[in-house]
Amino acid sequence: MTTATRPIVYHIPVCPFSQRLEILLGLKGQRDAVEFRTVDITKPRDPELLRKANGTTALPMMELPDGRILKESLVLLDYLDETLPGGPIRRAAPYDRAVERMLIAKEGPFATQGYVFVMNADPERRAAHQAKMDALWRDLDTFLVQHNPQGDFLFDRFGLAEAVFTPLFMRFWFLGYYEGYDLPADAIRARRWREACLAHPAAQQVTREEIVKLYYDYALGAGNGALVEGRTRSSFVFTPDWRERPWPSPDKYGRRATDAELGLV
Ligand code: GAZ
Repeated sequence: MTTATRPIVYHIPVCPFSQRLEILLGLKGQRDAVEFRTVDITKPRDPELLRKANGTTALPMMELPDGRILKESLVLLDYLDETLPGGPIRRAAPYDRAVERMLIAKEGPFATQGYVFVMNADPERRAAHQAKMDALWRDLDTFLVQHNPQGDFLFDRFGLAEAVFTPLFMRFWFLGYYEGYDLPADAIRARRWREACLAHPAAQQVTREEIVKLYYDYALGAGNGALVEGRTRSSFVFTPDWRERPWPSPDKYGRRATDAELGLV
């Protein structure tokens, strides 16, 4: 048996919360300072992993070389930023750090609304979800206009807040595809932030095609690898590879695709 010398992150490859860690490591030039181990959430969880996490299943989870366990992506970001070489990604000055944290504090409601919107199965509630999503984008817009009206990022470069939000901007490609939704036209500063984030070289771990194909089941209301009624395989399975599958129908409120139509069997 070999002893681990670097932290191990257990993760779901396409999960936005573990992508945050990959982005941070890339920004610090420390991609190999952490060992990533893939967990397939469509299969029963390894009992040893469950024991380590006191029965909890949410990922990412980090195991330090001495066996201690840390969870919550924002906590892991801070820990890795503070312990690894490569210079701090988070802001150094107390006021700037406070501004950065205020923006990061908006990630929870923003993420939840995007997921609840894509998972909604009731066409009559579509407009209400759109209005809520619009309001959250406008709130980000106002914040960015206040703190850095001329720039692309929150500060002068892609930093911690961008590492937190960019994976969500990428997941929200599913709102464009399955809901025909994009951020409001008047949220100009937020749009510029999003485009700069999406284009950054440190944030290219997933593609739009991968997100749209893997998250088909989310668009039908089935999250986290759950099985849609009448299907035998989740759209989140790793084989067949998403590249070999056809693009799903964007009509999420219409007829549901079969395993075969999705290229899953
Ligand atoms: N707060 C945690 C963090 O690390 O930041 C969240 C971690 C988390 O939710 N991980 C999910 C997980 O491991 C995968 S990503 N699930 C497997 C399990 O057994 O718990 C987000 C949503 C949502 C549905 C799904 C997700 C998502 O709303 O991306 O809202 C934000 C899951 C319905």
